[in-house]
Amino acid sequence: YNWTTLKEYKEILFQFYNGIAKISINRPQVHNAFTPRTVMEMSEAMELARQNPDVGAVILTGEGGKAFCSGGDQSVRGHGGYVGEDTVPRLNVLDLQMQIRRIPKPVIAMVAGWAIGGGHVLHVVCDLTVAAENARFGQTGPKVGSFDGGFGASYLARIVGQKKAREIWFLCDQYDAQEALQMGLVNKVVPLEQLEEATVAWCEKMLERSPLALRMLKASFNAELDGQAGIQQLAGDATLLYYLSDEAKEGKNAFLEKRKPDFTQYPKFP
Ligand code: 2NE
Repeated sequence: YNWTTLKEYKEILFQFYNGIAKISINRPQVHNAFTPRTVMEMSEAMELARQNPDVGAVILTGEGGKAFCSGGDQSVRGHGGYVGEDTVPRLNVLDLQMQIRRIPKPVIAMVAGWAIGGGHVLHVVCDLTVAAENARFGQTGPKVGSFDGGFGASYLARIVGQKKAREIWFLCDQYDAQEALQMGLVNKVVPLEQLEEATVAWCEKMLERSPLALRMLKASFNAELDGQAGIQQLAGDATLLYYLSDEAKEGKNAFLEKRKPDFTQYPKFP
């Protein structure tokens, strides 16, 4: 594919092809473990993908074919978080997880090799996951002195069920691509050499679908788990749709024209 660079970064690649933005962690020497900087770069790229009207779908992945992401870089883990160049400890990947759920476009995880720890949670929060046959999944928290009790626990449990989610976290075992498929943790498994082709094909299929319908569906799926924040997102989309109507425009026009609004012509649906 003829990916073009949207913006240069130090620890990620941010590319575009045919309506698809691809955000790729580029630290293969540590199985794409993330530092605060990696996450800040991903976060900015995700926001740029959200704001870019040419982007209809986002691929999240890791470079090198051996790892999607191995979680927080343990070599920069300090007192209270992962320590960046500014010496401040952060857990900013949690904000990135929120961004992935909030962006009103499908985000698809393209997983080759390890998706482990905080890297596993990143694929969990994506809308869809396409895995290569060499993909390996798991949590390591209780082994390395960490845990993610947010989406990493609750959303995982919604996906694979409570018993399996507890097994994944309590035992810290690793699961291959077929096991992940069986437990509904991934959508599709393909040979490694077909991974990008299969992922791009799914993006292209979604790009043929109604973007507003996809947006409303994503917000609706989120709302079930996200409570008040989920309803806020769905309600915001309802406002967006309402703003498109003549009825809503009559309210605004009346205000600007300093007259009483006339809503009598608009239907009171049963
Ligand atoms: C992923 C896994 C199982 C792979 O094992 P293997 O044997 O295939 O590779 P190896 O030799 O362990 O890794 C290759 C190189 O990558 C580094 C390793 O240290 C090694 O470096 P060298 O010895 O060649 O110099 N590497 C791998 N993962 C790293 C990491 N996360 N940070 C820094 N360096 C890393 C195996 O590598 C593994 O278990 N990795 C650790 C996975 C892990 O525990 N991640 C953190 C979980 S906690 C988290 O992510 C988190 C959270 O729980 C809550 C909030 C935010 C983050």
